[in-house]
Amino acid sequence: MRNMRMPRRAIGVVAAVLLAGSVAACGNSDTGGEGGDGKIVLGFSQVGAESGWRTANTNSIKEAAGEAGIELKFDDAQQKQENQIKAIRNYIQQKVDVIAFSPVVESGWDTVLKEAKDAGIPVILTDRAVDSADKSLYKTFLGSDFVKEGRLSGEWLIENKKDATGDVNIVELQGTTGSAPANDRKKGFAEAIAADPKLKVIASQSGDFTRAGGKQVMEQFLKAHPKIDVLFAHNDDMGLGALEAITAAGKVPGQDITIITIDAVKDGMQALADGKFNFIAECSPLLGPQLMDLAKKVHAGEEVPARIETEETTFTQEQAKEALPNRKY
Ligand code: GZL
Repeated sequence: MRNMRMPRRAIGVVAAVLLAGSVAACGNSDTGGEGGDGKIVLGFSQVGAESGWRTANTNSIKEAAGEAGIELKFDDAQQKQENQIKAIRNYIQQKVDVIAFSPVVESGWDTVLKEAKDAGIPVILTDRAVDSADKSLYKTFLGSDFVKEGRLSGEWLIENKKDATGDVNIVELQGTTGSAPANDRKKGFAEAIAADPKLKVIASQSGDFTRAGGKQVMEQFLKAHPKIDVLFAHNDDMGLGALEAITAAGKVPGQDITIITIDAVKDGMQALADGKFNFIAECSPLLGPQLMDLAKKVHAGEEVPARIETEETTFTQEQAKEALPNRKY
């Protein structure tokens, strides 16, 4: 039987090869990617903390990352595009495995997205879209159909005001100027109410998706327009801010002024159940689990759909009373 013992020198070579292989498999710590413990590293740039919806969205993403075993690097851009671009560049420098972000506005992303593409880092858009013509700059979009949310709001108003006599004066609190939800909700709403010439938008201005913004702009609307019949707010938070202005002006929200909002966060649903709002189109912030699943897939080089839309519904006052106890956010 031939001596099967391996010469000492050969053992050294084999050990070195095995050791090198094990380091490569775990990912090289200075690459930033494949965290030292083999975890996928996801760099996320969040719009900010402007509304109840955003807070719920951030919570969903952070919780889902923990459950998925993904190392999350998180940045709050305070609603500034330059901060998001800075964060994305930092993630590229750190060589994360995947980048995801909710673009605060639609335009101005091509340069930094090309830098990520050139660095070989896949990008996922969540919540809001970009207007880049080059669809190869990101792998997929996960979020809502904002045009549909605006359209559903307008269709409810058409039905609710079909027996009204004379003009129905509408004021509109738009979301952040240049953002996909503001552009698309406005578009969908306008297309729907065009079916009834009585419905007229007499004023439309951005409240930046915040309660303070909604209150401030509604105060201006009330001073400038003696007859306001309807408020269409692009999110609950601006509607909640507007409630303060409406009440301060001696008017009864939900009765003197019909109020339609979008999101369906808990505070908005409470206002609807209390009769201060009249209708809400839901926009789900619970994107975390789907985002983590997509991050794993794109990291593994798997094909993913170009667009993944979330399931959503609408609520009347009665439906809000029923749904409130079970709302997650
Ligand atoms: C919509 C999201 C919007 C919410 C607002 O998906 O981008 O931003 O409607 C939030 O509440 O501020």
